[in-house]
Amino acid sequence: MTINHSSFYRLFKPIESSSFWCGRDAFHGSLIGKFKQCHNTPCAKGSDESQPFSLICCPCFSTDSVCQSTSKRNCSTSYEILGSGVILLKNYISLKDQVDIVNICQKHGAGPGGFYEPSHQSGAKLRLQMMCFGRNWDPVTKYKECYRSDGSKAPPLPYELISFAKTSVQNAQKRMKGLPSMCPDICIVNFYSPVYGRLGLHQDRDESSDSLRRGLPVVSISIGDTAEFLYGYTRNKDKLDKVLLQSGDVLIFGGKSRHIFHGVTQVFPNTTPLPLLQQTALRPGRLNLTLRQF
Ligand code: MD6
Ligand code: FE
Repeated sequence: MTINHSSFYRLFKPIESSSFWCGRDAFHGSLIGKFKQCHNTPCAKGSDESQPFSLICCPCFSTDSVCQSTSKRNCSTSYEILGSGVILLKNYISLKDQVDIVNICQKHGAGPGGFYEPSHQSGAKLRLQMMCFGRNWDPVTKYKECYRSDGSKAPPLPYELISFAKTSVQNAQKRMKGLPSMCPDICIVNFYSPVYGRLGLHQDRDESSDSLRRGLPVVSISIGDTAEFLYGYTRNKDKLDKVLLQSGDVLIFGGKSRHIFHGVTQVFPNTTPLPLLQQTALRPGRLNLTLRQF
């Protein structure tokens, strides 16, 4: 099969092995009660800083008016190796697991240590909402400060997420050589509003020198709206590849590619799958979780 790495329109290998579905089942034994919290924040207009940020968009939520462009989406699970140590597991996360992940993030994201708008050293805000599980990370102090400026600590990393990430790596290892195993203790959660949300080109290199030297992989979960993701081995944007990350996709990179440059250039509005919207009332935008081992 020929894979054109510079194209969005990729040919993915189907996943035949039934054991692959472990990832999809990782949450099934752990039904987390539906957690819906309503705030008066109008979903389309972004966040109101006097209220905790809510992933759930209740008062004005109606799927009647939502124009979903994903109805013709291929629902089968497949994978593509994007580079040495980089694998994209397409449509890997079941709807139920996606719902559970949204609910976990909503439960903790609206409380102490929950979502906030981080800033760069310059004072400029990142164009996303962020929270961490397991250990705080922020763009200025990295992992050095246990407590945020409001005195909050990161909530513990839920075991469902640990188990999901470990299983995802094990399934990736069956399809690609050179990917070490990993037991995550940190998860950075980002939420991007459509159109405005983005994340500049960066490398993930703040974990321990041992973790980085061993190339322990990062497991990245995408839920909600589709994003354009840029990645490659240089800072030169013209030489980078692009891939679309859709709801339910898992991107893993480790081994020789642990230090690749990457960023989110766009989040496409109205691309969240309708069943996910119906079961979560997720506000418009994209939820991304990256799990790593410090
Ligand atoms: C995002 N992801 O997809 C941001 N980092 O919203 C990342 O920054 C990232 O996807 C390390 C490994 C995988 C990722
Ligand atoms: Fe990153």
